[in-house]
Amino acid sequence: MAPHRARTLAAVLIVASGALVTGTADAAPQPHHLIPHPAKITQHTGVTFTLSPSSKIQLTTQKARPAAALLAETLRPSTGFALPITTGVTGGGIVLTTAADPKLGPEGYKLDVTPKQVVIRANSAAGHFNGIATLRQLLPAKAEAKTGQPGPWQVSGTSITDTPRYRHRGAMLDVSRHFFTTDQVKRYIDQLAMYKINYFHLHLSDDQGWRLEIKSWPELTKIGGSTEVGGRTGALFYTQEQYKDLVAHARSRGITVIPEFDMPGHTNAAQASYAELNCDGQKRPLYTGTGVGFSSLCIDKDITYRFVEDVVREVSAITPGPYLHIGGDEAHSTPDADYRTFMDRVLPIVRKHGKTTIGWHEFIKTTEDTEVIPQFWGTTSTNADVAAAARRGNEVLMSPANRIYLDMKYDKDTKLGLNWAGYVEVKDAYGWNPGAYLDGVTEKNVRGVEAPLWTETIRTSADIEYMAFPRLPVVAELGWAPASVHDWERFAPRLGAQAPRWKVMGINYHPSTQVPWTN
Ligand code: NGO
Repeated sequence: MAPHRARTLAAVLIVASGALVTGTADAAPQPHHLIPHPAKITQHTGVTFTLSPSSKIQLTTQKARPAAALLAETLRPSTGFALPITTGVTGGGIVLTTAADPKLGPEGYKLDVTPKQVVIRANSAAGHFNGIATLRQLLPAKAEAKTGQPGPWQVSGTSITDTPRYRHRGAMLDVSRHFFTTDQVKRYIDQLAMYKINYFHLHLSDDQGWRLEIKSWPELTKIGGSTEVGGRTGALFYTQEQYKDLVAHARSRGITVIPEFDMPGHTNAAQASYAELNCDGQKRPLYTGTGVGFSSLCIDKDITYRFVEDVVREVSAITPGPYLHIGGDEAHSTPDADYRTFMDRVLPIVRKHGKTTIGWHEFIKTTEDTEVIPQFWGTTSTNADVAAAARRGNEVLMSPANRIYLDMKYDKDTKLGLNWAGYVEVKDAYGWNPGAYLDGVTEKNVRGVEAPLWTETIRTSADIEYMAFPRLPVVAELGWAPASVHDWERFAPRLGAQAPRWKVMGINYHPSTQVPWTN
């Protein structure tokens, strides 16, 4: 009975791992299930690499060390193998080395599977991270397990040369409407890394909460970080040490953090913390609802700009990435002239502290600076201010709410989420072209895509995952894969084949009926 059971289990695991595990050496390669789809991939009949207890992760460049560490961290628990990281190539295993090909650019990589080795070649740490993300998906799904699993750990013969369509593939998490612990945020960051997302935008302040310690303005977190939507209370913020740890964690996954402090609207938490930030000198009450557009910093007071500069200075000092997001959306309580005055003073402050400004697209009407980056979050295919900026040479980040807002409900039965931008089923999230979506914003104007997840209705990691999976991998596909492979009929089975991986990882995904899921 026992051996029979074991055989049944092995068979089930092979099926569960998708089509990439070939049973015999001469089996024809199955279609690959990589997301995002690589720029160029060839599969080789009859070639299989098998990871063994003596396999090593071998480096010829220290640039590959962070990616090697992530690979070892992923594979050691599931395989039970030691997988030492060594310098120099002395035999079989996984080899991370340099690439002679300058066309790979800052993020590209090559991956070649031979019976003895998997070789990843890249010119940068980012390239190695991207190669590792691919290798993880070429291995059986159970390689992602946190506990020991039975092998074999096979990778079928494949040669890949890969570079991204866009250099910015982002995800945003709103930790203001509901606060998420560093462990919850790290869990999401780890999920982003599987799909070659390279920027993580943290929405750190809003009407309902101020979530990062600012040493020169301690009441921001003491008062402004004491509650959230729904009224839960506690120390609902990150100390600067915790934030640094989050940034380092993201970096260890090849991801750059972009912090956002939303202003001049969406500022009630700050106005509840300090009376002097209000024109009438009166503190505002804390807010635990989900309305928008009612708050504004006081545009005419000098202290407003001392406050902004202190925040920008402190956060810039602990943020190694080059970007700072200043929000700027829905400033319905700030008259247009005041909004312009505010931005005229704030944009130079960000520059003075060495960062490049990203903002929700409204702010772009106030400046002709071509270095700043508008993030389009509208639902229309025209926006005159964003088109004018693109004409001047600004790069645009695309987050159309009716396509890739992860907080939109899939359909009328989705329990979580909002629907102000409509329902966004998986096919809607996939069915648009970032390089030809907004009039006047062409492929060359697009910096990339970002999937925001606002959290008015989102409280737990399971909630985050339900909204992000499967739409986050969809956004990753749009941001990385060449436009030429865009095709729903071919994409849907690839997406469906991710499910065994998510099951192994305990990811709570939405089982959309549009997707042919692999069991
Ligand atoms: C809008 C609004 C946010 C909401 C979100 C909900 C932007 C940029 N501002 O997006 O405050 O949380 O919708 O979907």
